[in-house]
Amino acid sequence: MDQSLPNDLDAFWMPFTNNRWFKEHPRLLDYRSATGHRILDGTAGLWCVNAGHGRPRIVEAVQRQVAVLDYAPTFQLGHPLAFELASRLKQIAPGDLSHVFFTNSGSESVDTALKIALAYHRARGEGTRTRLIGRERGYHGTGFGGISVGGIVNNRKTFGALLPGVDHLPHTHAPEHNAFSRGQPAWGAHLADELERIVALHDASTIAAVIVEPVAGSTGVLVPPQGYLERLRAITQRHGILLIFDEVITGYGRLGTPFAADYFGVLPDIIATAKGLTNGVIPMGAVFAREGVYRAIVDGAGPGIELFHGYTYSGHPIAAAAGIATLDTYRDDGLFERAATLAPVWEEALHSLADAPHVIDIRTLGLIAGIELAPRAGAPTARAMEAFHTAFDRGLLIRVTGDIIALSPPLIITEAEIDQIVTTLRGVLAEVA
Ligand code: PXG
Repeated sequence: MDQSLPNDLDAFWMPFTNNRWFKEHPRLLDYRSATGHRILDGTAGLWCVNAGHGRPRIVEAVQRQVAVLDYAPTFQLGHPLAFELASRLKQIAPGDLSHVFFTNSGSESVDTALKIALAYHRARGEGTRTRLIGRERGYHGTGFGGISVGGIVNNRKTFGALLPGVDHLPHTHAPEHNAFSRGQPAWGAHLADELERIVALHDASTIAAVIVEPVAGSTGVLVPPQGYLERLRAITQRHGILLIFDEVITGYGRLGTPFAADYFGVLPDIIATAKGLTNGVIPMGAVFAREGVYRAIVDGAGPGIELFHGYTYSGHPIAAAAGIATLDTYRDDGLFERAATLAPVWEEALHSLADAPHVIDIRTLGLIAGIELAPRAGAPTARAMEAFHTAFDRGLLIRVTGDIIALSPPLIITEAEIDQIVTTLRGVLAEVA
């Protein structure tokens, strides 16, 4: 360990990290790498800093709010900012997804969405609808609900029996059909029909909801095939099953629209969000429910509390202040529109890496890219991890998952910086063995 570092690195048990390796090779961020050079954030932190770092309006809103009202409960009591943020979110929400439940993270938003789905059916007298359908390779955070409907084996295998009554759709990763697609791949809409098989197996009367990421992020950027989400919507609707979009990554402009639901023109019943809601500055999540979902639960309840669910920090005033300032920043700087304008530039630039060493697929949509590398023989993931470290040392922050590089820059990225990402990556890919 570097003796000049003031901290005992062992005390912080780091999440999703090789702690043993890291503590031998620490890389600490304070906007500059440990070696003192500047870092271009190619991933908006962990897909959350959509407006870029250090935005004065958000910083000032947080500073102001912490001095005015540092905490206020929202159980049986309120404070204005939580209502103001919810109203602002309602204005940008697609369709009638006009009721907002606040959480503190994507994992909590997923849990909340799943519980709302169960409560909805029960309130309507269909309490037998308890099954939840996720998808292979799905990532829905790390709560027990999220890992149960999620489909990433390493996130599941250690943790016992998980939730009962969960089934999974097949994933849509099919490079043999779709490699180097630009935008939505042509092949694969029929994979949504697997839901009919699952319905035939369990009967619709036992199924509460289907949850998918419209664009799967953590598993390595899987763009939905053309027509796939539309088919999931049609099948869920036909069988009275709720459709939940997990937009923790795709929400707040990542595709050049407020939500992926807008981009794809597919209206789910519930949307789970977090991350870009507050630009990552203060933890917060928000779950959007359609009018009919909210009404069924709230109007269908007996006297008293309608939904026995919530968090100490639901609608936290400082997070709400950060959220409002973030939405102001997105609006006044036209950042969603900017992402839409840049998307074709991004696509063109990223696909120019098709002939770089080790590259076996490139997938892009909005301001997201996945670059899949051939695994090193006998050492899967090692090549991408080396690319991650090499890129960092060259001043570029990327994410890697398996042997896939994932990119999701802040929406303020410039064309020159897109060039810088591509040029740096070309050099990195030439260097890694
Ligand atoms: N749903 C989705 C779709 C996510 O991407 C979560 C839920 C959980 O959010 P919280 O706030 O509980 O972490 C996520 C989180 C990566 C990466 O590099 C992605 C996430 C988190 C950390 C890393 O792909 N997504």
